[in-house]
Amino acid sequence: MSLSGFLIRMNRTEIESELSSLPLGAFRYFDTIGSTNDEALTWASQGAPDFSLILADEQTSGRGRMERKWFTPPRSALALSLILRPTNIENAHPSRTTGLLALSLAESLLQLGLAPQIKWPNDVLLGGRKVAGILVESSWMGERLDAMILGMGVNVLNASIPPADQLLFPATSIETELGRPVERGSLLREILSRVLDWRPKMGMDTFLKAWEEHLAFRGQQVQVEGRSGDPITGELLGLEPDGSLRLRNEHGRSVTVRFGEVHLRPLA
Ligand code: BT5
Repeated sequence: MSLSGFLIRMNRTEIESELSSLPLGAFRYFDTIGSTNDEALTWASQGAPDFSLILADEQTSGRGRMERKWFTPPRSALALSLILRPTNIENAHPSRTTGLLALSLAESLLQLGLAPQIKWPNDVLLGGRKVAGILVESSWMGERLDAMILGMGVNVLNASIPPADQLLFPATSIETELGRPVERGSLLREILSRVLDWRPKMGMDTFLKAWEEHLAFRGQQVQVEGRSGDPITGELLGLEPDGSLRLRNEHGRSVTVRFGEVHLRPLA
C-alpha cells in the first residue's frame, strides 16, 4: 500500500475480517458519528452484549473528561468504545478499567518499537506528547453497575494531530513517532487481543505491576492539580491497589490521589 493509501476511510468489511478471530459480543462501525461513547451508552441501555465494540472513522463531538473535546478527524485515528458487562473482578476493581485500556495500548506500542508511557490516569504518551486519551463511563441500574463503557481515542496517522492551539498538552501520533504509517485495523486487533488477555487478570498484582511499570514520571517530582484546592506536589511513587496514584510529599509522607479529575505535570 502506498503511504497516501493509509489516509482512507476505514472499510467495514476489512475491519470485520481483521477482527473476526476475536470474541466480540457485537460490532458497530460508523464512518462518522458524534461520540462512540454516547452510542455505547445508548446501546448498553438497549442490551448490548458483553465486549461489544463501537468503532468510528471520525467523531464530530468526541468527548474527553470534564466536558473537554476529543478531536477525531477522518481517515487517521482510532475512536473506539468497548461495552463491558462487569464481571466480579470488574465490580471489585472498577477503577482498574482505565488501566486495562492504557496498558493494552502501551504494550501494543511497545511491540512497534516505541517507548510509551501512561500519564495517570488516562493518557498515553509517546516522546512526552499525548498520543491517546481514555474515557471510562458507567451506567447503573439502581444500585447495580450495569455496564462500563471504555472509550479510547488514538492518534494513529499524522493527520489526526489537532492544531496546537486547541490543546492543553502537546499531542503526537504513532506515525510521527515511528516515522512510518501504521495500519489502523491491525493496531486495533492488537490492542483488543491484549485487552482480552489482561481482562481476567485485572484483579491480580501482576496487572497492577505491569500498569505501574509504564507510568510516566515515576521517581520524579510532580504536581497534581485537582478541580479545586491547592495542587499536591511530591515524588511519584506508583499506584495503590485501587488504581489511585501514590506520591511522597515534601514531608516524606505518603499521599494518595484518588480522583480522576487531575492533571499530572512534571515541575518546571
Ligand atoms: C481524554 O480526556 O483524554 C479522554 C479522551 C477520550 C476520547 C475517546 S474517543 C472514543 C470515545 N468516544 C468519546 O467521545 N470519547 C472517547 P482528557 O484527559 O479530558 O483530555 C482532553 C484534552 O485532550 C482536550 O482538552 C485537548 O486538550 C486534548 N485533545 C483533544 N483531542 C486530542 C487528540 N486527538 N490528541 C491529543 N490531545 C487531544
